[in-house]
Amino acid sequence: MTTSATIVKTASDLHRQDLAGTHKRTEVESQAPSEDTLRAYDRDGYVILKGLLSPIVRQTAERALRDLLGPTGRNNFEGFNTQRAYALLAKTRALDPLVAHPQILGMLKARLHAEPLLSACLAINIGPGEAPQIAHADDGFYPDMRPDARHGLSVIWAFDPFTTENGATRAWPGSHLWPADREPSNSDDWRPAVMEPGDALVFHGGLWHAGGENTTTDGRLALTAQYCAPWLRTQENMSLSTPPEIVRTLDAPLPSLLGYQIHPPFMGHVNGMHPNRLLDQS
Ligand SMILES: O=C(O)CCC(=O)C(=O)O
Repeated sequence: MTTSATIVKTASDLHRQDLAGTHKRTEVESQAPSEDTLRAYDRDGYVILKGLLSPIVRQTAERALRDLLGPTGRNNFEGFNTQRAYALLAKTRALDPLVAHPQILGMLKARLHAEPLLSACLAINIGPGEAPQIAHADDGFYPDMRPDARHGLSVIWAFDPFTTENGATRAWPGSHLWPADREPSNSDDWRPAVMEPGDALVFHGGLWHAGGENTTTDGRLALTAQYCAPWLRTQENMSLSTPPEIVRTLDAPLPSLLGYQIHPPFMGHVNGMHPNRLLDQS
């Protein structure tokens, strides 16, 4: 029997080829963003995509999130009056259509990477009395905050109307272009991401933002899905929090988003092989 060996001729070939035992690929539907959407994202560092979900998808996702909400936060970043829930893709299938929404995949392809990783996926219910969250950039977890770095892209899905009063996410327009050592001042030059349920705030990982103050008597429920380039470490350890028995049941691109992918030439291999081989085993 003859086997065909892969020959790598140059170092740059290494960055183009998957050398870890390739695996069949499934084409995934994504929807390219409009020029206006990309212009707003590039200028402000964020854009609100409106009405992306059908009522049934939105209501099913909302029900699942409300059932899964955990206790209030352990620190002021999580929020002492804010409930969160993590490891969501191990717990429900109701969020799959949001995490892999064709318009979000289109934004990822256009502005981050065609095969990103899901870095975090959590519910955030900002409760009455919550103080404003400390401003931060999601890429701030990585040491390199160059404005042109493509580390991450985050999405916040609204399940309640987002208002200035109930804790709409605060965004500092253009802050994704700030130099690495600049932080928001106290002058409050933020804008609230006012949204309706089913809208999605899509933002650059370098954008300074924060959960808002909730001065109302009701919660403000959101799902946030944060994506990173495939060569970076994810915030949630997705391949440990979502067991292979579950990943095996998921449609593309969810396994890839959860780490079942190779970034050329070898990143992410398991025993020298493409991680999807694990899913092939019964
Ligand atoms: O809930 C929000 O509006 C933003 C929360 C946030 O940015 C975070 O917790 O990292």
